[in-house]
Amino acid sequence: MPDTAARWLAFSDEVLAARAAGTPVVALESTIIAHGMPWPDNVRTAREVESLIRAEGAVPATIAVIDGRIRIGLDEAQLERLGQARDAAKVSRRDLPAVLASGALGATTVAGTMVCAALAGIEVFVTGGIGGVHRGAPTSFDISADLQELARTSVAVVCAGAKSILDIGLTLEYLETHGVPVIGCGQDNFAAFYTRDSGFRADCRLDTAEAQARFIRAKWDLGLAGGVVLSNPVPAEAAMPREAIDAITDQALAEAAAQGIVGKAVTPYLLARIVALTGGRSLATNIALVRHNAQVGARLARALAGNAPPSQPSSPLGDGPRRAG
Ligand code: PSU
Ligand code: MN
Repeated sequence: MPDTAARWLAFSDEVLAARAAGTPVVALESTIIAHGMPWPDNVRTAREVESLIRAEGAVPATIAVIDGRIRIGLDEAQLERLGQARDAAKVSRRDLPAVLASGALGATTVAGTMVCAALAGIEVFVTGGIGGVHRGAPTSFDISADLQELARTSVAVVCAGAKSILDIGLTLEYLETHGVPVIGCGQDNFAAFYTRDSGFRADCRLDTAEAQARFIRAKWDLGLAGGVVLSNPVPAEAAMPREAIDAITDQALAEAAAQGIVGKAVTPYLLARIVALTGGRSLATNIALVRHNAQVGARLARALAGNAPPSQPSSPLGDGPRRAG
């Protein structure tokens, strides 16, 4: 990673203290705050998720682009600003330089957050759902940059699978092609965000944080760069009935097509329509699954910190002391 990155990053006091103490840090994305949930549920959920990570003995680092810096960890005012903003840019890999250079407010996607987490030396990132291969991609070419980022950037991403607004089968094919392992947590099949079972198998199943950490270390110790997807299904009591979410997904997709929504606007449009069409029911599911992911991610970060290789390449910013293996 380039030494020149340091001047574009700014760490919160909490994250700086964690780095100095060797406490594991868990990255969180901000598109889910700015584009994935309505205010004020978004800010409340973001705070709760951060608290859950602290309760598990790790430190949260919500990532966003604010005033010309990549922020690794947000304070209360920054979180509120992002949650209330109506004009926050959606920042994927492609968008990072523009938003940084202009000083605009930016919410990072899974891809954008992975880039920033890797620059900051953070190994675990918790989100809701990853982007993927859109239905109709064979003609639209609409494949989320999240998948390319997973192919190249070494961050473990804890999610509740992928929404069925996507072609989940093609998404898994794409990940396989690019050498990205998909781990099922607590079940054999890949999760489908609002529902527990996508109908497709994950590559393997690893239920404990220790087993997941061993797997991830084996990959990275070998120099096999790239991410790992941990598919953690929504808790059963919070899952939505499949027929209900399928009907709403079809309606949202049809509306997006009728309105000619294309490019980076597609996913935010679909997310907002699903929240509106389910009358908030999907929001409760979304909040429950992110909270669950936060616990799994924090435990994984702790297990990885206890399973670090003897000599780890240090981050360009100079890491604090790492926990011994
Ligand atoms: N899928 C979800 N929730 C989300 C997103 C996707 O279930 O919040 C957001 C994430 O930030 C993800 C981005 O990285 O949308 C993907 O957008 P696109 O499809 O334009 O790559
Ligand atoms: Mn797209």
